Amino acid sequence: MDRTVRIIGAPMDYGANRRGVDMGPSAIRYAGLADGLERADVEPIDDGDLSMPRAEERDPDADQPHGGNAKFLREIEGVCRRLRDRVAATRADGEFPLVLGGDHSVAIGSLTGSARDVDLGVIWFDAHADLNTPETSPTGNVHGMPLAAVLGHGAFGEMDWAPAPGLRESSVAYVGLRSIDDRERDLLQESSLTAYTMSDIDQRGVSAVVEDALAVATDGTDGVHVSLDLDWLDPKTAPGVGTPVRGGVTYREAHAALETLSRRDEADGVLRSMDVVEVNPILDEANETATLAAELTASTFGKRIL
Ligand code: 4U7
Ligand code: MN
Ligand code: MN
Ligand code: MN
Repeated sequence: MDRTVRIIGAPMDYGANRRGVDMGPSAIRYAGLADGLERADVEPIDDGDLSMPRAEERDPDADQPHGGNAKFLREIEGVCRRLRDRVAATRADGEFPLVLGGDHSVAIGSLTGSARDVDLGVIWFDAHADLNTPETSPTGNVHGMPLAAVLGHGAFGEMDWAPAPGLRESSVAYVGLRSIDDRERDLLQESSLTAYTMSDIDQRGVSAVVEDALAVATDGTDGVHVSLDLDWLDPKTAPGVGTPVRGGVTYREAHAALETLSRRDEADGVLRSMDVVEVNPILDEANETATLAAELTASTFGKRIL
């Protein structure tokens, strides 16, 4: 056992318009996450789940940022502040924080925690760019905004809990994009974010694209956060997600991508933290997507066929 991985469940669904992702952490655990990690030769310690305020008692539209729409923002802030402190404490103890979502807004907590006192690189595996601000979002769902939040765009710039100080736009690389909103596309094109789309994967192969993403995320940083949204995969392979988009990566491409990260990590220990998000057991078929999430996580930590 060469590394301790601390599993932190964040069963939050305030950032998504569909209930069900709050069951993601249980489903991923049930699918054999701890066994997979042990087979990858890391020691899993399960911290259990962060407690969540109950949605039924909340008003989604309380405290809206002026001129914008970001539903349940106050609840998301509370959860992300607690998650941030857990992730930062885990890093300070020399352990690896593995956050299980929940919807992708939990990444605001993971990233602000992992980027405390260090320069952080990010690799974002997703169909979506998650770069909307409360002003540009077509839905008001904060799971479409976490990168804008940690980069301090739009109204998030005024919220002291959202931006991650040690995170520069130029250290963030997307892999597998295929669904971007119009105003989000403008933000992306004005930014210095690096975006590899599904077309890049078609043309160059997933391993080469992930190597390039690693080069972006490691240049001038102290380590890399991996954010894995399961809707990155094709919905035929990962049906249990709230916002499926066809044309995603295959089962083998997904494993190849995360094994590429793992090989690099074995060589120089670049990985610092990870979140696995957007698994929705209600929409899943026989826990297939949660099983995939557990397997892909084990691949990231070095589980091999032989
Ligand atoms: B996910 C969307 F409008 N862009 O902002 C939005 F299409 O974390 C979807 O990547 C966001 O799953 C998807 O609501 C968020 C929409
Ligand atoms: Mn996402
Ligand atoms: Mn997505
Ligand atoms: Mn989604």
